[in-house]
Amino acid sequence: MTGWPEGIRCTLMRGGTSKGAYFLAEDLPADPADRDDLLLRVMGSPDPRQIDGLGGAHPLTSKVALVSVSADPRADVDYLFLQVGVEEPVVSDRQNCGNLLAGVGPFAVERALVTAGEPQTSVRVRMLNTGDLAVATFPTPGGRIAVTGEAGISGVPGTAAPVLIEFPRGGGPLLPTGNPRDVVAGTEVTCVDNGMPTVLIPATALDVTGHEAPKDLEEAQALAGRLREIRLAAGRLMGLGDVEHTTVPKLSLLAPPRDGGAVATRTFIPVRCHTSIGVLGAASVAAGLRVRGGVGEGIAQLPPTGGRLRIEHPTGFLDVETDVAYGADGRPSASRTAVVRTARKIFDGTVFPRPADRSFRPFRS
Ligand code: NQM
Repeated sequence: MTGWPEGIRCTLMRGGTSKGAYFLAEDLPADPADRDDLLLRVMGSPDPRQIDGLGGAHPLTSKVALVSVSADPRADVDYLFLQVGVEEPVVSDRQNCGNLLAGVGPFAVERALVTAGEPQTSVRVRMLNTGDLAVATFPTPGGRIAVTGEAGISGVPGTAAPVLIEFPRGGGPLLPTGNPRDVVAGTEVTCVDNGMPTVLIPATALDVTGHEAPKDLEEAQALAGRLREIRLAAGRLMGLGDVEHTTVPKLSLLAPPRDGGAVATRTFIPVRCHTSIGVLGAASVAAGLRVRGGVGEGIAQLPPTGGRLRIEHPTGFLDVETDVAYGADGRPSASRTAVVRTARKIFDGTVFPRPADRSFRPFRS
């Protein structure tokens, strides 16, 4: 089982602004430890260049989606997202990924888990990482997945067929600490979770503008130290426990918009600075900006009523439709959230994992 000389069927896809290896769950070992060990070898981790595997030497290109027919009557397919460490032998199921989610519907059609409709197909997805549901709708003229289209998303050259992703009203608390603002490691933040646990931080509180290039922010040693401190403390406050070895919560620095959007962001995922922003990360930022008394007040420019918010990021913007309503208990919750992404099959074939190296066991977070 460990050698896999015959290889494993794999589809490499771009999902939104990320890229990952998509598998049928049944093609991988059922035991999570064996599965993770195999995925490290498939992606070429741990190695900063991932030279011996499919990974692209960045967290945004070191991702895996496992898809299977769902036993849940509310869903057509189950999607498990796994973040594969680049330099660390770590595979984590602690976070979801809304970008790879964009490829799940087309993958499910390609692999005959779902029958394509005409002229479009909606696939109901249960996201196993969080238990949340999503619906992905994409054009399938003549029952075939459309490859070309007019949808452009920031961070991806050209245009392609749109994938509309809709998340129903969130089940969990929008404010995991119960507060619109907390002081964490001496800094005022808003801890929010509209699909991705995220800590909103005014950029100026960390002595940056929030408009810097990701590379410059990554190279700032003092900033890295402050972010780490905030993240460890916020993680505990958000009920996530010790987050030292996990990829959540994310940290989004907020700054006034520069290009007609609602806010400018620089997001840490959690060590590397995102070249754009995650889908669910942006959904959490958008909802967090609508929380009364949150740290976005005085920074963000919001339209007077609900609807679409344009989240600016280093390579453009991501439009998120969401609204926040307050219940009788005074607690805010997010309404339906929707985004448009694109996805593309890059190759479909057989991947041959690096032979097993029994000198280390993967660390699961
Ligand atoms: O927030 C990066 C990405 C993501 C996750 C990350 C994502 C999301 O851009 O839904 O898509 O935050 O690690 O793929």
